[in-house]
Amino acid sequence: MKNKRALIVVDVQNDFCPGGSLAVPSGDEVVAPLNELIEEFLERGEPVFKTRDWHPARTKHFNDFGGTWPVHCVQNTKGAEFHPSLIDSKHIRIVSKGLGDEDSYSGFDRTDLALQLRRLGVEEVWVGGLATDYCVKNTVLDALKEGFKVKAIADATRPVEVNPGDGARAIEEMRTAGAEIVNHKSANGDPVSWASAFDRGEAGRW
Ligand code: VGL
Ligand code: ZN
Repeated sequence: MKNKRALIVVDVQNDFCPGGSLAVPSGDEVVAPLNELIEEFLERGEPVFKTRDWHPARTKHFNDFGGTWPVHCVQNTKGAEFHPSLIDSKHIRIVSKGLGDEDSYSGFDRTDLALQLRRLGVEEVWVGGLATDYCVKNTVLDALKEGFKVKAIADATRPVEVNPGDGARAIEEMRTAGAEIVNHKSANGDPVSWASAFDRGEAGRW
């Protein structure tokens, strides 16, 4: 049997895309490959999660209050909304992070993401989104620490690159920690066969 998979779409929000307050260069280019994956996972009945940076207006994460970053992804603002072209569905589960004063880059940090994945019986997570060198990297590293197999979807992520080369270093760090670096097309694996659908008790639906 194949591993039970989930897709984790990290922080594809307006503020991280061109025109946003903490724009990742070409950040919007992750939308098309991620939409292909979202469709594929939903069609197969595999869980899809979106994380979102969801900051209060005042947090030590922002440089105005002693932190590193310009104001971004403030709760209930346009900048915190998901990119308008990113597929929406009632089946997608949203995980909010960054609610406090800490620099919470990982989708697992102070959230119930690991608990939700375990409850669903997920063994393998596919991770893409923004930004490669912050939230994607930290989400991938935490997923590995939590015991999940991890595929980092290199062509469905883009780096902020505060320092040149951060993106490539992040990919290397994820690989060294045990993540498999893949292309979004790698997910288009075997079509769901009648036999495996039968195994899941779904064959009677046809
Ligand atoms: C992120 C910087 C600050 C990210 C979040 O989503 O990668 N980066 N907050
Ligand atoms: Zn943030």
